[in-house]
Amino acid sequence: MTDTILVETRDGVTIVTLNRPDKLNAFNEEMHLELRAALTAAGDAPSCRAVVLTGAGRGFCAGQDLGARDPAKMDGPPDLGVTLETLYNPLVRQIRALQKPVVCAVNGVAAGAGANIAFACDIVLAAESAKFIQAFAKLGLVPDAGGTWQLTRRLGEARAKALALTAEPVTAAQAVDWGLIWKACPDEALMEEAMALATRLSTGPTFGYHLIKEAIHAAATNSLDEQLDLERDLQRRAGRSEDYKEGVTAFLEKRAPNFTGKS
Ligand code: T3D
Repeated sequence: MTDTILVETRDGVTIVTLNRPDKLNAFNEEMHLELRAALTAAGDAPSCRAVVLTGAGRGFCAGQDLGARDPAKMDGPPDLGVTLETLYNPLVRQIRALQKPVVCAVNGVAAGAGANIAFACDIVLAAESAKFIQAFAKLGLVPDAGGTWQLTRRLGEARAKALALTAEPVTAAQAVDWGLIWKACPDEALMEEAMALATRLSTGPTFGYHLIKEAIHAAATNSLDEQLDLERDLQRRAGRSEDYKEGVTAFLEKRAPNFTGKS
C-alpha cells in the first residue's frame, strides 16, 4: 500500500480521502485498488457504520489520470473497456452495494469519472465552489462509471444529453436545483456538515439503511407491482431486526433509541 488513499475512523464514521492532490485526485490503478481495499475494510469493520468519501487538496477527483493515456507512449489505441470492466465498474458496484451509508463530500471540482463516482454515493454534499463536469466529450469519450445512467435518471434526457455533449460545468447550487445532489455547503463548513450527517447515520438503524438502499436502487427499474413485492420482503427482514424492536420499544418508553445495526 502507498498513500493514494487516506483512511481514518472516528466515532463510527470511516473517512476515506482520495489523496493525489497534485493531480486533482485523478485515478491511477493504484488509487483504484487502494480505494476498493479501503471500502472493503470499511464494509467489514464493525467499528464503521457510515463512510465519508472526499478528496485531498482543492479538487475532489478529475477522473482518469490522463498521464497514463498518452498516445505518444503507447503502441496503439488502448482498450478502455478493460479499465471499465476491471476498475471503474467494480468500484461503482462496490459503493452502491456497501451495506453502510456512503456520504460524499465533494470538496472541489469533480470531473469525468470523478463526478460519476460521487453520484454513485448515497448522499452527496458539495462545497459551494465545487463543479461537476462530464469531461468525457472533450476527449471523444462516453460518460462512464454509471454517468449515462445517473444523469438520465436524475435529470431526464434533455439535461443529461446537454451536459454529456457539451461537457459544460454544473455548479454545486445548480446541481442541487436540478436534483443531481443533496446539498451545497459553504466551503469551510463542508467537512463539518458531512461528518455531522455521517455521524447521525452511524448511530441510526444501519441494517434498515442497507435495506432502504436496496429498495431505492431497485425502484429505478422495477414496476410498481415488483416494487410493492420487494418492499414487502424487505420490510419482513427489517421487522425481524434488533433495531426495529429497539425503535418501537424506545418510542413506547419515550426515550432515545440505542440502535446497534444488528439484523
Ligand atoms: O481511460 C480510461 O481508462 C477510461 C476511463 C475514463 C474515465 C474518465 O474520467 S475520462 C475523463 C478524464 N478527466 C478529464 O478529462 C478531466 C481533465 N482535467 C480537467 O479538465 C481540468 O484539470 C479540471 C477541469 C478538472 C480542473 O481544471 P483546473 O484549471 O482547476 O486545474 P488544472 O490546472 O487543469 O489541473 C491541475 C493539475 O492537475 C494539473 O497538473 P500540473 O499542470 O499542475 O502539473 C493537471 O494536469 C492535473 N490534472 C487534472 N486533471 C487530470 C490531471 N492530471 C492527470 N489526469 C487528469 N485527469
